[in-house]
Amino acid sequence: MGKLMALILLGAGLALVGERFLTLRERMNAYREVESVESQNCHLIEGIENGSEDIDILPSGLAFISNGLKYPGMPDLAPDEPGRIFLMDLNEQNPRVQELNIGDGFDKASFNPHGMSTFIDKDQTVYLYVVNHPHMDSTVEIFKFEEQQRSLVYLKTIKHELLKRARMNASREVKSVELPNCKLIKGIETGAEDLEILPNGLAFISSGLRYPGVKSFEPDKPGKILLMDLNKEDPTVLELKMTGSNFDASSFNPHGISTFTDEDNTVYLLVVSHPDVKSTVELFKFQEEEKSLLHLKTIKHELLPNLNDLVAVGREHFYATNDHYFVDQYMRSWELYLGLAWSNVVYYSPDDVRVVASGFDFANGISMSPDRKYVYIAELLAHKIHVYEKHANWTLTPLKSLDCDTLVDNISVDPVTGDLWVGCHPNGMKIFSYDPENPPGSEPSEEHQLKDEREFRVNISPT
Ligand SMILES: [Ca+2]
Ligand SMILES: [Ca+2]
Repeated sequence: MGKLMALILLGAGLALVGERFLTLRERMNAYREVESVESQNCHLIEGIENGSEDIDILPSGLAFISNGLKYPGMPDLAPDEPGRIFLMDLNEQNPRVQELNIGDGFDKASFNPHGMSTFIDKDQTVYLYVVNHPHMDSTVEIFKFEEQQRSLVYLKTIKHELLKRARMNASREVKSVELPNCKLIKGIETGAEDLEILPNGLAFISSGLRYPGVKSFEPDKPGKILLMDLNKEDPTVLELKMTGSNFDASSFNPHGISTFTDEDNTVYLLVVSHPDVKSTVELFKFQEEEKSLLHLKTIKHELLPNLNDLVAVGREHFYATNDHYFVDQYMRSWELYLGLAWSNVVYYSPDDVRVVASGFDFANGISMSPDRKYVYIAELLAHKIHVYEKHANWTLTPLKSLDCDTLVDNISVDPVTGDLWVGCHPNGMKIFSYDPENPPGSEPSEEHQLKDEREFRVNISPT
């Protein structure tokens, strides 16, 4: 009952905000500034400066308020303080908030309250159900409300697989497994974001991404492109020199990458970069002899505001994923938090740019089948790989989707078998809340079969 009510209340609240965003998107199509309006019946209530997340009002006029939610990507006004439950008597002339004492047996230090609901028993006992996220987990806490003492008696914690934070896969723990063929490659300690392997066995690796909300290991240094020769017994990495008079290497912040090989065997590397938190595609010519990248061009477009990955279909032609709709950091947080699923895929060429697929909950990796007929799109927070058919006019039509129990990121395709190798995050909360004591896990390969007229295997591999 409590759970249902909490879900209904939370759902209604989110639907309201979502509807507002939709209206906003349609009318303004931009970030709206709210004008100041005098609301005579609005008072600032002291004591809830750290934000109130949910409210539940009893028929008697007593209101419970949850306060101090910490959620990845959301601004947190008091990061070091645990959350609290306040009581407010709406019958008073000038209602004030009063923090409710929580009784023994409950870990108050990790209290991170979210949605709430009350249930009144036949004997008029009031129970308060609170969605809680201690240590990024998800639980429902049940308290008995003691009106006289202005306190909550802790009764029970409810945990269940079905109540886990599904989009983030937050409850997923990865078991340690020995992988004898895995070696640590020196020189990519700052992280490898994306990988592209040429038919001759040379691999490009983008390294050093700085992305809002995600831990950066060298926040003050620009990113780089590394080269690795997979034909070697003990492959090492080499940093590619970047040349070109119009290229600013100091703000290079590489994300997804893709290559295109011309008829004359010239290899072009296309790199999503985020100089100053913006999105660009940097076009390079690979000079194998010199072990360098010659910068040719920077591509920017209003339909490419939040790039994540791309797959090249020509020297300056590509499909790219935008992982968010909004550009503003605050609105991006809300977009992620509410799961609006407004991210999209854009086709780009010098004279034709358009959205070709949309409605993704964080579109991430993108790649193509070896016969170039199908486009694969990883939808990170829906845990899905989508297969689209590509047409001669570059439009895409959805064919099917594959469910994966993990957050799917970059996709590589085996050029011979057509198998997909997907970099994954088993537990998404660990990407956004990095803890060196409990680092994000990697997981050994799993295989999914997707059977029909076009069969390929998806290999879920560690990021
Ligand atoms: Ca890529
Ligand atoms: Ca990615």
